[in-house]
Amino acid sequence: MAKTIYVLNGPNLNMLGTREPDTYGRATLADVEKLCTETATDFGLAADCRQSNREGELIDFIHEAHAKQAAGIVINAGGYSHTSIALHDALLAVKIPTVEVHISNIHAREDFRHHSFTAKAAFASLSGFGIDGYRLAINGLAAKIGAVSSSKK
Ligand code: CA2
Repeated sequence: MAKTIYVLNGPNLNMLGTREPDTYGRATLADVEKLCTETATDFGLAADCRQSNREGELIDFIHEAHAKQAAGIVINAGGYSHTSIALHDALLAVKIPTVEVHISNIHAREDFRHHSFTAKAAFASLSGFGIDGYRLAINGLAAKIGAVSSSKK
């Protein structure tokens, strides 16, 4: 059976494509999840995509990823990236290879966005590539866990 990666999106990312197109583009969360599923499939992986506006539910998803022996996590924790020690602790506890994604370049924005707790628990962090960051994150995660693209087989 295909290994599974969890793609976790945090608060307000369900609003993608509806507001602030200059910052976040015009793609919707459904577009992001389709991109992730297609990219994962190319590497022989399954993508389990979840979104929540609640910190505790995101932590439950991370615990679930551990229980289901997920091969990796891609996470955009939204605003919780900058505040949540609890999400940081959950990611460290499960020891699943994790890549953090931000659609916008958080370092070119307000100071309060420059620090990320989730980045500290991830082996890599991508910021500013728009939704293509999710595709790049899955590519990097695949390389980390030894999954090979069908185009290279
Ligand atoms: O750039 C990113 O991906 C962020 O994680 C997005 C978060 C923000 O708090 C982080 O600093 C950077 C906010 C997500 C809000 O998404 C919206 C999308 C469209 C309309 C309104 C909100």
